[in-house]
Amino acid sequence: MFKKILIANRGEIAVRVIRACRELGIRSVAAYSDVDRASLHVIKADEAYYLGPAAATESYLNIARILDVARRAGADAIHPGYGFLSENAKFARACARTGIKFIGPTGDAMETMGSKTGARRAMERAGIPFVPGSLRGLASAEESEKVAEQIGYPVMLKAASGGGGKGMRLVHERAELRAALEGAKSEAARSFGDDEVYIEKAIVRPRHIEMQILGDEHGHVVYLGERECSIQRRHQKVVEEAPSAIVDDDMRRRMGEIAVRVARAANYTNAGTVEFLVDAEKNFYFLEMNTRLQVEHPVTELVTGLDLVHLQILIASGGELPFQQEHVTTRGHAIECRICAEDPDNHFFPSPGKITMLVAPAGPGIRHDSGSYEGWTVPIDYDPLLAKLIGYGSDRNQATTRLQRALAEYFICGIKTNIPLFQRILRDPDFQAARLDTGYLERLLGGPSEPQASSEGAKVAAIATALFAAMEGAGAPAEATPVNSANWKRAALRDGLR
Ligand code: MV4
Repeated sequence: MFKKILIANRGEIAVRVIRACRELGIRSVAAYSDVDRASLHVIKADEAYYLGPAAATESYLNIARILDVARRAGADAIHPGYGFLSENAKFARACARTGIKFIGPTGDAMETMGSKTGARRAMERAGIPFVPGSLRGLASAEESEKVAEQIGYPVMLKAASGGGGKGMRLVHERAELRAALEGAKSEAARSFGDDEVYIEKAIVRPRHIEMQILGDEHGHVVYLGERECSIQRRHQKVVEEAPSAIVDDDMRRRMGEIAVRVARAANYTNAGTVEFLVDAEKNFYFLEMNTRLQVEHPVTELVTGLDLVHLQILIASGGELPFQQEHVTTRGHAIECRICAEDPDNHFFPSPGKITMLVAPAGPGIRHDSGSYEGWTVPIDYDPLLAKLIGYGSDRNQATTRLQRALAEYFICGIKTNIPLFQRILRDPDFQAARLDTGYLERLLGGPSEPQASSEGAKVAAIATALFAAMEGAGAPAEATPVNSANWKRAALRDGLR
């Protein structure tokens, strides 16, 4: 077993991993940027090392600096958390070369899943159902028209290097296709430095349901059940739950077995998530695989009783999975709210600043994974996630009422948070009846169905965000985005200044 683990991350996920280390008797090492000197992960870790300036490229995304800290601290493993370097194949390989174990999949498995067309070809070879469409980038407008004719409109154009909806275009008819292809290609080139765009049949009003898997380094792979993640805003998840109200035992087994085949097709090890789109008839299609521990992992932990971070560390140290598929059972229901420092009454404008008062909820069926404390100043430089509030109960209704009670007792002063948004969602009849799809939140918020129309307020918010960013330095990526400026800031800019 490892003796010392460096956590190459910050905020609530760094604290989450530090807690697992303490439980396992492993020393934990925090790393921090200038604006994180007094952050909770630094306080909670056994040791802490300075990385560099706030800009993520100088700190949490800087491979050389992180490896230098690992060497100086004498860490034998690195946990990347989510976001930052967690899905960076170069980093995983650099760790391996330095003799430090990367707690996650291999660089090769990351690369297989990193290209969406590459992943689709791997699924084709393995006989796994994916959304009908092309297996390679589109070479011409003529080719896109031909494939669209074959699969039928509406179609979706997507960037092969994409994720998070960038470079994605919904096309309803042939007349729109050429312009959409040009737009998708130039957006993909700008965002990812790769203009490869492919085409899929569009699934109308899909649900986003994902399956957690674990693979050890001895060839064992298990699935741990699904998470319903359809409640999103601008491709950022807001509320997640386990299990999904529409998945019965038979569907769970079929989805789980396919997720295991996906993992095997990529020689996948450690924790991973297989994403599916589910249509109104409950047909499900492989979408992509996330090669990291996800933000929403706690809902799976609560319903399975497993500790995913313990298991990640066990697997990375060469251990065998301590159970088999037939031993995995779920019980009850868990719902997670992503508490963010943003103002839901003002276009979700970021709300950094000092937390002058904080009384966090607790009590029956409540888990609060937080990276904040009273007196701490929330920096503008990174993703605005403050904490995750998770309600657990014997059924969906009890999880909901516990969460409502906890939200009502959550007391935070000095900054704005999106807590009122969760109160609105949890009392909404469609949420309570689990009538969910990926358009749910935009309907609730009364906006147009994506992309959002620009408005004066959004423009002001976007300009102010840009000014903050310019004053304070560059930002960090949100989960899963291998670019070095903040996703959410860019989204605000793009949407507000369109
Ligand atoms: C789709 C789709 C409908 N049909 N693909 C959005 C982000 C990217 N990861 C995949 N996305 C979608 N792909 C086909 N063929 C609808 C979405 C989508 C979506 C997916 C998951 C969660 C939220 C979403 C919001 C809008 C669109």
